[in-house]
Amino acid sequence: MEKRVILLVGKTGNGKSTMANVLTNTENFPVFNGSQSGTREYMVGKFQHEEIEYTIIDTPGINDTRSGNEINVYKEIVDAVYSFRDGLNQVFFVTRGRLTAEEISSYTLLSEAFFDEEKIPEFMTIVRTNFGDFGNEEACKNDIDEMESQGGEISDLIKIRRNNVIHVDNHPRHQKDRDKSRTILLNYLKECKEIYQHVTPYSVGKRVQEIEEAENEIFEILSLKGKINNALEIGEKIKIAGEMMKKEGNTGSEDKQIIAVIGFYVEVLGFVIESVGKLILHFSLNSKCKKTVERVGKFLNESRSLLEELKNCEGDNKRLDDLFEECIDVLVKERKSLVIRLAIERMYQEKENHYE
Ligand SMILES: Nc1nc2c(ncn2[C@@H]2O[C@H](COP(=O)(O)OP(=O)(O)OP(=O)(O)O)[C@@H](O)[C@H]2O)c(=O)[nH]1
Ligand SMILES: [Mg+2]
Repeated sequence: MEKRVILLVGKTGNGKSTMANVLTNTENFPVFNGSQSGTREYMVGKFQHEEIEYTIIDTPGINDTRSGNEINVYKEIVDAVYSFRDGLNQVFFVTRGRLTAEEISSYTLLSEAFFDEEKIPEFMTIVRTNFGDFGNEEACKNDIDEMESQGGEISDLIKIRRNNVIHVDNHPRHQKDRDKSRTILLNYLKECKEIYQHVTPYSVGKRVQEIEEAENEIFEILSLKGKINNALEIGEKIKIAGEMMKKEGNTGSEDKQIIAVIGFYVEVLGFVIESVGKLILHFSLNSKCKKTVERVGKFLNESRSLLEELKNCEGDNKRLDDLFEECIDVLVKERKSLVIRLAIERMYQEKENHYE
């Protein structure tokens, strides 16, 4: 018998458990009212319809504002995805109203951190619950158009997923609407034959490591530059001292001539120190800087102008120092934003180690 496995994800209170009830045609999935968070553990329901066996997996809702419990929610989602890693047909991203920036950040987290972000997009469908006009094709199309015209990430997402948006109304009391919604969902799922097989790519750990390395490289350059600048200053001071000795020796009596000679050599020493410092700065450090800029460039997607400036400020050492300091800020921010993704990746890793 053909199979369809469907995972329901989304923010808390958007109607995942209700949808699981509508799909399975049961009331097995506890639905929560009010502001408290609902489902705590993932739950599975099965049924058959027109020669297809359906498995519906309800998961706890993610909730940015009550982060105390988030790690457990993520664990449940990881558990659910991992348990069905060999055969997911669809991930329904359940949303209630029109997509907001907050919903988009949940969508991004879900698709990038819990799944292989390259493969998952074609298996994701946006399901809008609570849409009273769901039977009206025109109204549904208008809703999609309006989301697309909102601009920013929402438009970008809807542009590519516009054929994968479903409208339903799983009204708690209107059984007719629930039945109609069920038919819409099942008709859609009938065609979802392709299977997503989950393999965690483990890209985040590597990325975090690369960012740390780039940060260290910048620190190294800044400290090296600091040392060379000190040497330049010392060279300059020795030069001045030599010059003074020369002057002193030249104006004095004959036996002071020796001071002028020493002064000459001291000045040469100062000059050599300065020149060597400048040479190191120009040749060895500049090529090192170039390599580092290239390396850091990978992580400056959000700060293209910073990267351009970095590439163009060759020779201006003071400016380069400032730009490198700015880079460090960007890198640290990027690294911190990967913390959640890394935690989720490690959850998968633990599971894999456990089952190996
Ligand atoms: N009118 C209407 N109400 C809905 C719909 N879907 C869900 N609800 C109501 O929304 C509330 C929350 O629904 P749940 O199904 O518990 O939401 P959930 O996504 O499972 O929430 P979490 O388990 O916290 O993630 C309940 O009061 C439902 O009756 C819908 O399509 N239309
Ligand atoms: Mg629920």
